[in-house]
Amino acid sequence: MTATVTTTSAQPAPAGITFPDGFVWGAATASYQIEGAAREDGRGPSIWDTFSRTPGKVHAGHTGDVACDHYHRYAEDVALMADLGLGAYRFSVAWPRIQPDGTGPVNVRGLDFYDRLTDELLAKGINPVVTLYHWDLPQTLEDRGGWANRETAEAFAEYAQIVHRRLGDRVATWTTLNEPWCSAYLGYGSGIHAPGVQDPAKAFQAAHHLNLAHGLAARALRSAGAQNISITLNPCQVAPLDPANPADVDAARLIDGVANRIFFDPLLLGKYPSDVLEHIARITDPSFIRDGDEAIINAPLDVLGINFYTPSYVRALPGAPGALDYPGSQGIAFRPPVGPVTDMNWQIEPASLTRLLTRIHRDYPGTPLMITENGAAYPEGPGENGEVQDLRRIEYIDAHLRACHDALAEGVDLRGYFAWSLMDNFEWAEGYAKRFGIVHVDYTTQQRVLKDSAKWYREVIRRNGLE
Ligand code: IFM
Repeated sequence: MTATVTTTSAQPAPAGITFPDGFVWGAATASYQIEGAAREDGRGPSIWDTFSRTPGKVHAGHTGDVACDHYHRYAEDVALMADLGLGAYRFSVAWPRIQPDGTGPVNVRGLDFYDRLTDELLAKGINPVVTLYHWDLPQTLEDRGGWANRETAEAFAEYAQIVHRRLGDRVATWTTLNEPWCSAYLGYGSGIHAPGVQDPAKAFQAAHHLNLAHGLAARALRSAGAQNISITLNPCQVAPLDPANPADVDAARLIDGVANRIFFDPLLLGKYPSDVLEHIARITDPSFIRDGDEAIINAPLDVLGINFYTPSYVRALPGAPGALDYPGSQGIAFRPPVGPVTDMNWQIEPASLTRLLTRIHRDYPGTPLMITENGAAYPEGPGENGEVQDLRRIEYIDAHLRACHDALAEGVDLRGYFAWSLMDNFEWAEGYAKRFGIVHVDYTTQQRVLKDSAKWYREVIRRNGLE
């Protein structure tokens, strides 16, 4: 899909803006997407190893076996981060490196890797922001039911403590889960992500057990002395196609419940919304939500991570099959993207980010927010002069930073921004076909080249704002 440039020369240049003092500037990655070394130093198999080897699941049969070889090149990558002036780096820990079977014996060599990475970051003045789970569930746990099994939540809390015991003296910020919506609904609803299950009941069980896993881990981390605890969600900024049509408004509310409030409400208000509980009960027996679970999930949060890429618009359409990754959404249709899109065919609409942030601030006040991912896939690689001219990515990030600034102006307590991604990497079911990096990776030579967006981002960080 060809993307369109988002601004035209006919428009006046936007005004310069400055972010608050102390605003965090970072970049993010995830273990399976960059590390490689899939069978090294005692790492066990994850659901993504299995899924990517299953014919037809991942573009061109790509796997994370080698990825960006970051496991061996982490020092070079940290040097790049330092060159960009990053204040923070968000990475995830691969659970199967730490506990190859998901529970039981600890693989010290796995912990050693994150120890080395953490020290390298700190030596360069970059704050490590650790995500404990970014989708690479140990395969053994999936064999026992994965996130549809309550025991996985209990195992996660144990694993969180193991990692904290080793890194807690140097890592300040602990994020439990990345985008539980994806783990639950893409993993067990539509099955386009590992483990590739299509079962709406399991999707809801997974969503609840992910919430519970967060709550159990947050409690355990807090009692072990962690002071900055977070979770990262990817809320769906959903709006009715026709706000004057009550059926469209109802459709948007249903999607908002299944995608957003099922996470936000127990996390921040200590209760599942009644309409969401009724919706789950129409699909499956909800007794997997036990008395006391909501109180566990409602563990105090110090910061809420928000990942944002694109908006959604929905309408009521009797007879529409619905979307498997929004279980029970029959009779609802998502509008195809309108206007400029990225290489993922994701609509570009920065104002939706402002709307999302102000909504979260209004409905769930009191928790500081952080953009833990935002960015765009575009295919540009090195030209004849070796430079990567990715103007569209610059325009995308520039426009979304302005949207963040608009939210700040409306009183949203936004503390920082992490670009997704530091470097091109394994984009899940899309394999290496989609490039989100501000640093280009040649997967044959493993050479890294700063794209123009990385050089531009360095200037944004230096001036703490936009021209
Ligand atoms: O690459 C992913 C990341 O792992 C999670 N958030 C969305 C990104 C782009 O699809």
